Amino acid sequence: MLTDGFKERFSGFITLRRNFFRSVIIATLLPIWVTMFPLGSTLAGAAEPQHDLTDLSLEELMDLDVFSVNVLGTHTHLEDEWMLGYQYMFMSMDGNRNGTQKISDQDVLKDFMVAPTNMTTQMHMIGVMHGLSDDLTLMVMLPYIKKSMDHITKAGGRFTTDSEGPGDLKLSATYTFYGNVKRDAFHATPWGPHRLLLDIGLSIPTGSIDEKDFLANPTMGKKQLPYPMQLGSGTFDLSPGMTYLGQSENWAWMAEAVITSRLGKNSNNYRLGNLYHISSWLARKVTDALSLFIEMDGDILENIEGADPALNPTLVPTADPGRRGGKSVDLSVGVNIYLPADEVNKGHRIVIEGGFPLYDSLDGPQLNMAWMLNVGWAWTF
Ligand SMILES: [Cu+2]
Repeated sequence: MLTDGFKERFSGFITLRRNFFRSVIIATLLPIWVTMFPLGSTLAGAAEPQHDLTDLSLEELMDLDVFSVNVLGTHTHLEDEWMLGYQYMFMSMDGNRNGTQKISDQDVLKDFMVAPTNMTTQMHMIGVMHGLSDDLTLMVMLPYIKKSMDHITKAGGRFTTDSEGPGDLKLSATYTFYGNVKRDAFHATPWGPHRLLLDIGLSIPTGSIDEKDFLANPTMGKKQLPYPMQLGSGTFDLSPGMTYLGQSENWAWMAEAVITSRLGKNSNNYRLGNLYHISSWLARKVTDALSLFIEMDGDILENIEGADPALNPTLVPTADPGRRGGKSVDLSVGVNIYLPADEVNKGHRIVIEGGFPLYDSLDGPQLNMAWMLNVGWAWTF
């Protein structure tokens, strides 16, 4: 768990003035940036005269925002633009799967004392994004996570475990190395403009990996919870990615690949498996105030290396580091709504997205995703 001091600092953090926050983000992210990319274009960008979002018409702003179907997903901002984003995610997992086959609770209980039956995960994510130049966008994001898992025992008893707290703090830098949104977006050809982005994320292990709760027998006190109930990875994680973005007058489309790799082992003697993520979406502008999108995500998650010595992998499949990996393909549909705005009060956007699995192949028994809901609000200023 984070100390109260950290929470206080964080809440104080977001109320500080823009200039200070900008320095903090730059100071934190510039070392990553400097090691990854040449510095020249940043300095050139910073020396350009400042421009103001109020220079853009409402329609031009919306054209830019078509590029971002997610509140905190990969997208960029113009120089000196700020975005404050909040995203709520709810995910329901229901029933177990082994490979691609659904299996019953009784099947799981043939090999284990306890079977997980379902799980809900809720995340409140707060993020701040800033365009350092038209080509470089920085982001800081912190999730607050609430998890709940239901179980059944061999003897027929049922119990629920809960965990709650901050997750891992994420910093990222997104660099446009091909194409230029400001130059091209307002003169879109039928099949352009096209942009390629490089993305580097660093996850700081602020989330707990020592969540405990009562299990089937509460008289034994609170016990260490299995891997999927923990709130963080416990390691510094690097996630480099590459994104392609295209746009025509009424359509926008995206394809992205991101690899998340864990650096070293955490204090509980394990590291989560690497995650290979590909994502693509297609968005269609319906009116100036509304766009619809469809998104497909593919994930390959490797198993955990090492093991938390406080967990017994023969008791319940969630405590087995060799039963966490899997492949999945999910489909989601969503809507982007631009709030009624005037020339002064512009830049608010709401995203609502629902998703469900198309394909799961899990190193099980493992709970599989049933459905998810994302609701987000972004304020660009
Ligand atoms: Cu943003």
